[in-house]
Amino acid sequence: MKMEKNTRIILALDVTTKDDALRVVRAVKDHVDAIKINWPLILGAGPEIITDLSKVKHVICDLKVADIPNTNRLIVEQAMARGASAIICHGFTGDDSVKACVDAAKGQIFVVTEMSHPGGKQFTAPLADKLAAIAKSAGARGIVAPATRPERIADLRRTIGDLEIISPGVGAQGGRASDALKAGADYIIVGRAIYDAPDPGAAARKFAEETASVH
Ligand code: OMP
Repeated sequence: MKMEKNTRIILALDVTTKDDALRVVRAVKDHVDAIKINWPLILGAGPEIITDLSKVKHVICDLKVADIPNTNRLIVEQAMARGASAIICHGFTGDDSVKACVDAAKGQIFVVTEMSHPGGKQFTAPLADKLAAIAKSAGARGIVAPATRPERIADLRRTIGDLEIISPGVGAQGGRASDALKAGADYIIVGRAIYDAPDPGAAARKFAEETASVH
């Protein structure tokens, strides 16, 4: 399923049961462009959840793939076969490992650069420009860059040109949707601030109003 560019919100669906996942998706589906799922949901609900959600939205499998090229290829092939539209991988494993992901996903790969949490400054920040350059040279679709440090989104944009930037850290981690978009992110990624809200639909709508105000 193609990713819309409407609200520019990607839901990080880090709940751990199928019932919770479907409840949140029902409430927010009109306000988000894609759903990102990670190990908590895949392990909690089983990999069939990738297929179930892929019938509703563009699904990004955030597997943070980080292995030798052959293992990366096998992981990405399994996720794509189940209905993933894109996969997130790490870049510190080197350009051959990233290239294996890109080939297996026919380009639909996002590479993690500087991570959004405080510890992301320790090892990922000093290497972020190189990681972004690997994404570009490997033919990835885009990078993951931190909404918690919007100035870094702008820096990384200079390295990658027109590749896509998806940006986590909005809400629970303290980043602001509008700051990330103004800095050059194409999409923001929001998890807890939506799925943990008393009314996830209303929370998603509020983020959508904020993103709509940024041009
Ligand atoms: P919330 O902090 O609950 O909004 O969730 C953020 C989501 O983005 C989680 O699924 C994280 O695993 C993911 N994420 C980060 O928070 N920081 C990063 O640097 C990278 C990711 C990611 O690759 O999506």
